[in-house]
Amino acid sequence: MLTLKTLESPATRAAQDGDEGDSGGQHQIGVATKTRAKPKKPSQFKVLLLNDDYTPMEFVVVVLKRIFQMDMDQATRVMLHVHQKGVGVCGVFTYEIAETKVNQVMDFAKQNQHPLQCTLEKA
Ligand code: TYC
Repeated sequence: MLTLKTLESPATRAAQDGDEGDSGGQHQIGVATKTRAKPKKPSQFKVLLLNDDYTPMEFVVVVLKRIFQMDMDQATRVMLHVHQKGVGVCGVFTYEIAETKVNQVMDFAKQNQHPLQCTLEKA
């Protein structure tokens, strides 16, 4: 949908300094702005975990339980998937939450001196 957003010109402001006012709007300049008819659903982002040769399997399971609220079974399945395939999805979130999870994984891995990598990708 296209709507007109009105802005006042200097001439309009000068006219309004007097008594006339501008309720008719003849002195307004139309500026075309695009407005969405319906608010869009927020985009979704996958949080991906990458395999490496050094991070212990047990540590990856702890990460998946702690940061992605997985139970032992699910965390073990995802960890083994990443170990075998090279990459796996930990979850799908809005951008802000996905970014926060990536940072939490990277910070936790760094604190424990593991090279574990985590990234996000548009779903
Ligand atoms: N490949 C690692 C190992 O053999 C385990 C591992 C799994 C590391 C998943 C990272 O995202 C990962 N110790």
